[in-house]
Amino acid sequence: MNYKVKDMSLAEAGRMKIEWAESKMPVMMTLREKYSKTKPLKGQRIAGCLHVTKETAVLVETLRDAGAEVSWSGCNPLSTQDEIAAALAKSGISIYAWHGMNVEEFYWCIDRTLDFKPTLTLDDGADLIMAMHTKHKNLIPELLGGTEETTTGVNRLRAMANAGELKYPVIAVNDAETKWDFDNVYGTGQSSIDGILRATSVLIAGKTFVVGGYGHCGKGCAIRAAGLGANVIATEVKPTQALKATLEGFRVMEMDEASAVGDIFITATGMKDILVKRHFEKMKDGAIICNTGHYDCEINIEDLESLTKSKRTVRDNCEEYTLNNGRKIFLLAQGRLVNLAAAEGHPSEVMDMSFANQFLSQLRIIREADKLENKVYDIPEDQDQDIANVKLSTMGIAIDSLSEDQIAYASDYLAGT
Ligand code: 9W1
Repeated sequence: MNYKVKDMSLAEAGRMKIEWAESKMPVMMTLREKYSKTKPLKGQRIAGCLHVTKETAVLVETLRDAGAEVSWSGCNPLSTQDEIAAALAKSGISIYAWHGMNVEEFYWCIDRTLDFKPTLTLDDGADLIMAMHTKHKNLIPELLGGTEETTTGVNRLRAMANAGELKYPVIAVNDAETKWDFDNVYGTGQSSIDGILRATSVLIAGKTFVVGGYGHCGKGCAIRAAGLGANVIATEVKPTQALKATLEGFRVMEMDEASAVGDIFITATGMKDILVKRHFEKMKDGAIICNTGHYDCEINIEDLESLTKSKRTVRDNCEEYTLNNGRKIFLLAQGRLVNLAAAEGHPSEVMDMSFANQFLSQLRIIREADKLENKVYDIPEDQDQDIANVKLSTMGIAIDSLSEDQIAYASDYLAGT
């Protein structure tokens, strides 16, 4: 048996979800159609370590259809959807993933995906690359390279490369415009609102909606809340970001002021202690607070507890804190990422472009294997444009192109003639 999953009887339910994702991932399906004919990945063995979701399943099966042998594990013990893992196992993928595994099992699963001596790795968080550089050094000679999905992973790899410790080439998928721009703004924006709605079912219209941090994720939350009719306030520490929020038409103020007027608060900064004791003390009765930033320390829950007389769970992912001052505050998803805990992460349409970058980067490694050095590579600009172009055409959207004359004009103009 070349898999370990929770329950194979879930396979049919998982297959239905995968088909749902396929119908919303036209760029991936275009790539699958094209490369299942030419099979550029024939002879390659790809080990992947990435959230086992319906969208990831579309990536896995596209790699397989392009000719690769694939083995997979989840990159987070809590993000695996067991029905997806079962469906992939049933279709012959070597997959080692189940929801709620412990740390030891997590590393056991990674080790199993390396049993077939991969020629390529595909990561979200660089755990596979780390395993290759520590416990499995002996496998490095066979490796052509790897790809990495996230900021965290890319930062780790850049540090390794700078120290001369990176032993094979890696492409940083994260830094593609068609990845992080869409992922952070539209993916996080919609899924965070989705999480708030599933956990509370409140009307957003007419509410004062406070966004802590006006980065890409904060902006996504702000524009979507505004679209639903909320009055949006943004808080910031960086002057240019505060100015952008202001010129987008949002009110900007200090959290000390916003905490007294907000109905719904979402933190999206990546920094700790965005909402602390003095803010909770000022909040209105019935305030809803949640986090979509990368860590679960943006809301200081110890501070909240210290002001609390009693608490109870009133709905899934919704805890009611009754404070000593008699007011109630509702904390969603225990301060963890509300878009993952209470909703379903980024929509398939967004993952479509992120994963197209993954897929094309895997192809690039094979194509350029003899040129690539042991460095972290960026996505080339034309790959971004190609992916956006396919996405647009699958949406039935046509755009203009420059004439020869216009192109000549542009270069003339830049030359200053
Ligand atoms: N990634 N397919 C939870 C997701 C956990 C998760 C995480 C995504 C996707 C941010 C990737 C309970 C999907 C993933 C569903 C889910 C991520 C962490 C995706 C959003 C990032 C730490 N990070 N992501 N879909 N869990 O949406 O692969 O529901």
